[in-house]
Amino acid sequence: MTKKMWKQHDLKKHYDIVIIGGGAHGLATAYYLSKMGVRDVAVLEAKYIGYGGSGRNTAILRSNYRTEEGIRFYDQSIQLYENLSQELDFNLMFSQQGHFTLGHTEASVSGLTTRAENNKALGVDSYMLDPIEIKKMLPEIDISDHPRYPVLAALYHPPGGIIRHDAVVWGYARGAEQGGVEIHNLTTVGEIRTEKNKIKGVQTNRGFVSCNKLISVVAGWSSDVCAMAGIELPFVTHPLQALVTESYKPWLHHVVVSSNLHIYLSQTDRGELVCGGGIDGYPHYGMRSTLAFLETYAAHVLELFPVLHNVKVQRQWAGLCDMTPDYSPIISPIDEIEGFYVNGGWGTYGFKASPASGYNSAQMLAQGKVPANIAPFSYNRFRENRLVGEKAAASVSN
Ligand code: PYC
Repeated sequence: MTKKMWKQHDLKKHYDIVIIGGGAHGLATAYYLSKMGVRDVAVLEAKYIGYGGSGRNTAILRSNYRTEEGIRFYDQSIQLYENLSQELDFNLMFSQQGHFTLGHTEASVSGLTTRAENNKALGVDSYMLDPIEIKKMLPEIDISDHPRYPVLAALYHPPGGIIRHDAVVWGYARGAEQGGVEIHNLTTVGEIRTEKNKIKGVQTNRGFVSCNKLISVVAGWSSDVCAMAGIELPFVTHPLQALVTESYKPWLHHVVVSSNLHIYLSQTDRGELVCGGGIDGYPHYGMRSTLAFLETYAAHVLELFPVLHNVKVQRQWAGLCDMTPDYSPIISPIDEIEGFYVNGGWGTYGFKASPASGYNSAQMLAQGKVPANIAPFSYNRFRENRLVGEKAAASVSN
């Protein structure tokens, strides 16, 4: 009989730690907690694991950020990803094929050059390429002056690449389960209870569960969950759309992002092109695809790769992103409620953060101390005017 990677459990009345959200961040948090010997942990997922952003992203990994805080954090994530298949004994198909961010204006080339220098200063492999060098590595790209925005230069980041996002979710889930964590699908949290500014537990569709510590790790739904605890954080939720084409023989061997054209694409091992753009321009919670996105994406990608004019689109989808004003996440204990923690605000760049997010969140929960790599991401930065302005390093400068 096939062995299940995680089981169905009865929901206990009490856990030491409850994690709301069964995406890659929540499951990674559970996995690293179990590795630290913390076993009385439940992951509560309203739908099924990987239903949210973890199953809807375009699986791009990179650490070529702009700020020192961002570079250190995402570099830690890439380093954890590099050993993760082995550690979880699960093939995550991490292909470190290199990552281009194209610049089409003087301003964007200047921003990319700053990132290359900041990356180098912190030991992250990134450098600038001119159009001839770009063309050697991406033979199908149009570097002529015909496009509306000709390619002027690129930031090239060799350690960047793509991974099988579902496998990351399943690998962490299996690892967490093996470590004694309970994963509860179809378990909706409708209320967060506190007493004297201390966390008491959560009311779910399967009954009340008390806990000593509660963390919200729900990406686009962060505002809703925080509101249940009476906490308002500066999240705004926007959908991010993506699409996948039919399979073609391998021709694109690197991830390509254009910050000015607001597009990115990569080719999977199966030959499909996985494509995405910027967030929808106004906040909402809809997860529907639009023709406007498809038309804009097609118009922009054809400027760069005219060879794609006959490509057939197979599917479109959308996911929810909780954006913060400085485009950096919030991973933090909440001072107003003892035992309540928030991990959110991942915008369009959360999936690549899963290992570092989980690793540091686990330490924060288990040791009651905020690790140095996530200390800059406290929500107090918005009161104290210590923003971590990562705006120019969002994949397509959302
Ligand atoms: O930040 O690398 C990124 C990214 C890729 C797709 C969406 N965001």
